[in-house]
Amino acid sequence: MKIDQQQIADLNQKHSDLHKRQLENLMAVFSGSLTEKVINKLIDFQVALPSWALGAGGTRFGRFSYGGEPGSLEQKIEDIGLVHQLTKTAGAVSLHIPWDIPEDIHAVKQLANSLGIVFDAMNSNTFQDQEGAGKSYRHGSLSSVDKAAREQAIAHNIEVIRIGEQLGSKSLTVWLADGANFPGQYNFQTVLQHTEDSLKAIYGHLPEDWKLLIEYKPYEPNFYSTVIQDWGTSFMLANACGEKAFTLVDLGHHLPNTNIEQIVATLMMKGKLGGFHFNDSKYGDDDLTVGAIKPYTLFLIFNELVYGMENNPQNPPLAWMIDASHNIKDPLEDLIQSLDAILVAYAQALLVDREALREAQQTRDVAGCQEILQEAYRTDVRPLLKEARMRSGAAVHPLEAYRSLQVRKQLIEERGMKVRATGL
Ligand code: LRH
Ligand code: MN
Repeated sequence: MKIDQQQIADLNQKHSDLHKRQLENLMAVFSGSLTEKVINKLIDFQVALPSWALGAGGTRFGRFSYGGEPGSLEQKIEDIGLVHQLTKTAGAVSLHIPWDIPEDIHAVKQLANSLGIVFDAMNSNTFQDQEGAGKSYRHGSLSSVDKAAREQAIAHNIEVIRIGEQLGSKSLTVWLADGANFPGQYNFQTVLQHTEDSLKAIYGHLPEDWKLLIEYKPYEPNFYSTVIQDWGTSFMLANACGEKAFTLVDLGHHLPNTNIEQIVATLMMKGKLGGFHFNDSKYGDDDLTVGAIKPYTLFLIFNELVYGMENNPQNPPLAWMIDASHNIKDPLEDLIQSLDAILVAYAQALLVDREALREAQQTRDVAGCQEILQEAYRTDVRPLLKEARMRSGAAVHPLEAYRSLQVRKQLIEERGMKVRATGL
């Protein structure tokens, strides 16, 4: 289905008077040049949507289908096109192989191009055994003590790079489920050395202008040890591979109360932060809507990102991606809310008075530092998001537009209730 742009314009018209007043009020507080800078940065900010999170997710305790789910890669790209038309912030897709092997690469590229969608990081999958595969990954893939299993996993990653090259992607994300459930199950040093050697082998096949993004995770599906368990291990492996290898930070991959914003600052200072999988969580890798549980943490992370993007030229442009799973929400509504939360945190971080903060830090005005941060965090930046959407042809209220245009109802009429999207 397509959304008629005029429908969006009509909906926006309804909101324009109130929006103008709210924007004027905000511009009375912040200088015109600053608000203009923020609005333009919001318009340029594009987040890749995960191809594996366009249907209903689930847990081992069950899955509740949503109806109208995409049954093919083409339909997944169409759904991302719908979210992009409503938000103008979702101009990219991150594919997961083999869940999304394109049958007709040319047709898929054309479709994506017609919807203003580019291909961001490709994701390999050596955490599930594939039909007819020679070796099982039950006991690991790139870290396996079984040389043939490592070689099979390396070959898969090279295959994923080849598919990505044809689609115009410029990076490969490697997340390893490899780990152990019991003490003594493997030798920590042996499996880490295998992993380093395997990643180096994959790195050797990385095209000149590509990046390798190494994603870490403390546990699940293994519950005693995970080979690439934390940022330090990923950082070490990225350094061992070379200058095109970086660390990918999935917000859900941290033990409770981990200071993620400090990890972000550290990786940017070392020029090794590659990108993000945005989501939110209360306990584990819950893959909930971004900003739904810890919005202040998200703001503090963007506060470090804005500082890093202004002061760390050694760190390349970052990959912005969402990685979520929708157990009870409409997948597209969940993604629209996540995009909104990301833009809110980014806009608030752009309003931090950096000069005053630096001064307060230098003079060790502890309470003053907090006041400066919270002044920005407590600012209602939504008029800036709405202005950015107005200017880019998006819906001022994307979720309201999604509902009033009955997008899900139309998708169910087109695709039925039974279709199940590939992915998690
Ligand atoms: C692992 C992970 C990884 C993906 C998978 C879908 O938890 O975050 O990024 O490969 O989710
Ligand atoms: Mn992830």
